[in-house]
Amino acid sequence: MISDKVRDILNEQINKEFYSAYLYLSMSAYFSEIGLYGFSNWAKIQSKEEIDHGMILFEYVLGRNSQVHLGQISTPSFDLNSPLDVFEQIYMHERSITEAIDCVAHMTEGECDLATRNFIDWYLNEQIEEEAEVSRIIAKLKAFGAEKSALYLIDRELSAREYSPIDY
Ligand code: OFO
Repeated sequence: MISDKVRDILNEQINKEFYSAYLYLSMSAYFSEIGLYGFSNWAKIQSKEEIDHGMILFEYVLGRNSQVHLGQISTPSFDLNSPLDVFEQIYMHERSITEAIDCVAHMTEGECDLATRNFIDWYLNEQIEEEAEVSRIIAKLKAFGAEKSALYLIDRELSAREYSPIDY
């Protein structure tokens, strides 16, 4: 069993993960509309991974004999100026998710809930990877993205991303 405070913050995190899935799916649609199918593929796979992140939390809350409360998912909002601009917004979004996960870790320590604190380590590490991957894409876009031929090559690279489902 987990405390009500831990249950509530984990439910909030489920909502944030599903919002992330929605956000990436809408970005995938945007990239597809402007012919960047590799970028679209990258964002669509990220959307699937975000659903996995939400589902891992969902199963954890149920597995601890607690309650899942699914709240409303907000409409995703982002500016559609350029691929670089979208990726800079992705970076800011992931920073905010990292902060949210840090707060979950901190709260579980305050509640002396070491099992949940241990479970959250996976998310802390995942956020490090996500921020690093997005930073690498931003660096490439800044260095070469103004050239159409380079943007084409980056798009081709992102089209190679594959989805590896996570067991939960
Ligand atoms: Fe779930 O890591 Fe991104 O948002």
